[in-house]
Order: sequence, then C-alpha cells, then structure tokens
Amino acid sequence: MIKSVRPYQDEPLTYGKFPDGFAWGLATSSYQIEGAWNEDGKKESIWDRFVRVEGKIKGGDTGDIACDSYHRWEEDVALVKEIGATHYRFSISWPRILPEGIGAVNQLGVDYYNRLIDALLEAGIQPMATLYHWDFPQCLEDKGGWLNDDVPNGLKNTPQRVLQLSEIGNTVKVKLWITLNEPYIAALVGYEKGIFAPGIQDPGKSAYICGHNMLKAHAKAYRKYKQDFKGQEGKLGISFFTEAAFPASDSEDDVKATNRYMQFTLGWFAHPIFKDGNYPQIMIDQIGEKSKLQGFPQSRLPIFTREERKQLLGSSDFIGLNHYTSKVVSHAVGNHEVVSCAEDRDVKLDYDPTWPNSGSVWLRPVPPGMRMLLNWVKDEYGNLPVYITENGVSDTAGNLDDLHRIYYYKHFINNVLKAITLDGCKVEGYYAWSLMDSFEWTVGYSEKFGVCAVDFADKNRRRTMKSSARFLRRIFADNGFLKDGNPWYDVPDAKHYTGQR
Ligand code: GBH
Repeated sequence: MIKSVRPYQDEPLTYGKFPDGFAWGLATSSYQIEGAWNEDGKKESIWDRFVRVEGKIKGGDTGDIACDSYHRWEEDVALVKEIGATHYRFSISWPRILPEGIGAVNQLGVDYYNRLIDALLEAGIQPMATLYHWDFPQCLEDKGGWLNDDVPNGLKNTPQRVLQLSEIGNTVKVKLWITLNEPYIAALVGYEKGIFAPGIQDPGKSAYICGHNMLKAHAKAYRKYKQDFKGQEGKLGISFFTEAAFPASDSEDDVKATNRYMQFTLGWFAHPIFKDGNYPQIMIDQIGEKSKLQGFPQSRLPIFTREERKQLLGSSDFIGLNHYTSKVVSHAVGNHEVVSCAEDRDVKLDYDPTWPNSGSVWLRPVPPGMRMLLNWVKDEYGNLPVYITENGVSDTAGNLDDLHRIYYYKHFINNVLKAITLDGCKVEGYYAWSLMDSFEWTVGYSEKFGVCAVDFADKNRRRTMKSSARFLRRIFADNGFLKDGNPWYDVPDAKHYTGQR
C-alpha cells in the first residue's frame, strides 16, 4: 500500500552501480520521428488522418516530415552511440510495413527497419522494437479499428506482423519486443475523450472495448511469438502508462481511493496479464454496479472467456513501465448519471502544489514516485523483470543547457537505483524518453522531451546534443552513480526551470 510522501524533499543521492548487463536506452516512436508519411508505399495511419482535422493539433503541426528519421536514421544511430546507450527503443509503423493493414508486406518499408536494426547492431546497440505506438492503419480503422473484434482487425494482425518480420530475419536480430505502447492512453484518449486519433468521443464504453481487444491482441501476439520463435531467446512484453498515486490524507477512504486509482489505470491492463487473467475485481464491481444504475443490460466492461483468460495470464516476459509523473488522490463518489470512465473510478485527482512543473501541464516531476511505483508493482504482481521503457521531462524552450532535465534524470534514475539496491526490485533496464525533440502528438512541436535538440526550421533537421545527453552518457558509462564521478552530482539542483509554461 502506498504511503504518503508529500510534500517531498529531495533525498540525498544513493551511490552505487546498477546490476551487470543493465540496459541503458533511449526511446522514440515511428510517427513522432520518421516523417515520409506517404513515401515508398506507406499508406495512411490514423494519425496522418487526424493531424489534418482542423483544430486538433497545436499550430496545425503534422508528422509529415517530423525529424525525417526515415532518411536520417544513420544520424540517429550515431547519436545513440555517442551517448553510449546499450539499447535503442523505436517503433515499427504498421502502415509502413503492411499498407493494407493485413496481407501483403511492403518490402521497402521492411527494408527501412532492417537497415536501422543492422546499423544498431553494428554499433553495438541492442534494438527494442515496439509493434504498436499508436499509428494504426487508417484502412483498418475504417472497418471499426480496435472496436472491431472480428476479422480483419488488429487482433489477428499483431501476431501476423511479428510473423512477417520473422520472414525477413528480424526476430532473430531483435531480442526485445513490445506489443503495445500504453493501451490505456490509446483507449482513453483516442476512444473516450477523442483528443488523440482516431478522435472518437464515446465516454464509458468504447475505451473499455478498445482496451479489451488490445489485451486480446497482445495475448495472441505473445502466444504466437512463443510458438513460432521458440529457442530464439527473445523476450516479448508490453509497456504501460503509469503514475505513482499518493493519498491526499491518511484517511482510510483516501488510501483506498489511491489503490483503486492504481487498479483503474495500471491494473486495468496489468492485472489480466500478470495477476489472474482478468480485470481487477474492483473494476468489475464498480463498472458493473454503475452500468446497472445507468440502465445498461450488462456491464460496460466486457467479459473475457475462460480461454482468453488462460491466454492472457502470463503472456509477457517482462513488464514495461512508461513513467513521468504522479497524482494525489482523494475519495470522491462519481456521478453515476454521467457515463464515463472517469466517473467509474470514484476518485478526485490533484497535483501537490509543491511539485515543480515542466513544459507539459500534465507532467510534474516527482522523483520518489518512481521508487514508489516500482515497489507497488513488486508488491502487486510479484518480483517480475521490469523495464522502464520511458521516463523523461519536457520544456518549451528547447534550450541546450537543460539543467532541469539533468535534475529530472538525476533524481528519477537515482530512485531506480534505490528501488534495486535498497528494495530488491528487479529492474533490468531504463530508457530515457526521448533521444530527440519530436512530434508531441496534440501539442505538435511545442513541447520538447529530447536529450538532443532538432532544428525543425532546418531542412536537414540538424540534431544537437543537449547537456542532459552528456549527463546521461556519464551515468551510462559508469553504470551507476559513482561518488566523485559525475560533477553534476555535487552541484545544487536546478529545480526551477528556464523557458517553461
Ligand atoms: C508518452 O505518454 C508517450 O508514450 C510518448 O509517445 C510521448 O511522447 C510521451 O508520453 C510524452 O508526452 O491529457 O488527455 O490531454 C505519456 C502519457 C498521455 C501524457 C497523453 C499526455 C495528453 C493527453 N501521455 N497525455 S490529455
């Protein structure tokens, strides 16, 4: 159970090394960096469509060119190498390799990923490939997308894509796979709020169906991968959106609400895979009760068959955590007259006013949240292998002397070290988000998460390392925090930022 630690004080750094073989990575995703949205046989994704809808993206920005990584991937690999990362996490654009969503492979698209993978391996960097980071094929969306649990849909496609890639040899080279990136966000922001592609606003219903089909797709992909690629020592997992939640008070109600919020966010997707093949009981109970009060003939939360539950349970070799920020939670009974996922949870969410800000309204850096989260995962699901698959912070200035980002990485990574050395958490790798500034979804290029800057006014999209990239390089090289090692450990923290909102 999470105990309150707010308002927090920065704790003294722990010095020491990460376990041997710890994975140090940098992360990106296809739509955010590649550009070349309609080149070499690639077809439209739901994001290509969505960015063209008036008013959806800040400043009318698109990912049409983005960082132009489709053409500049060699520069990306060189940067990853220069920073000394042992791993690089990228995603594969589904409509680039399977333009019709299913069926024929687009060889030119496949060649792109093969070139990238080969270059990474040559540079001594292990690839980690995400099969789905939100750029769903528009042609499948037109047939109902994730809401369609019949063929042809994502369900049958995820395993098929793994298979397609294997035919060209990639599964042998890629030892780390992630099926889905943040199904929670894809479901809730894409199908509930409609703020992300495909822009569907259907509160309290579609998100649960979308999530349900994503979970089934994940399980199918895992089973297929394990069956077809036995003996390749590859690991396949899934990455979740995570927050650390802190109770607003010590009252039993708030503490319970905090745990409930964790179950409705992380538990929604992790519980079926890592606990018992089904949704958390609290979700089943609450959504069931509210659906009844609202006059629905059955719960808005779909039900897994016994066979599906069997497929789901244990369908992951590791748990991937994308972690950025924390929330303060209090008990507040939802209004059952409003049908929505938010009302189903009976919580009120806040930030602690003492938490510093960042370039994104939703992101308050709370370093001890990282350690709390890792402990929550260990207590809830057992001590399974964990990868932090994203962690990072934004600004709006894009300054190269990004002291606030150094502050963020220093304290978040140190909390990972504490979780490992003091609490015994089994963390096997850490990926910083992101290698470079990129297309930040609805806010376009206005919020920057990169440890490298990209000049979007330059047609060559010139990349420049920021101070934080050099800071990470030192941690990666030392495989930890060495006393008297990194000069940044001794300087006062730059918690107060430059150029933020
Ligand atoms: C990650 O999601 C993504 O995986 C990554 O692609 C992205 O670049 C990174 O965050 C930084 O943003 O609050 O309803 O207006 C983190 C979770 C989900 C946080 C969407 C921002 C904005 C939608 N993000 N949310 S909303």
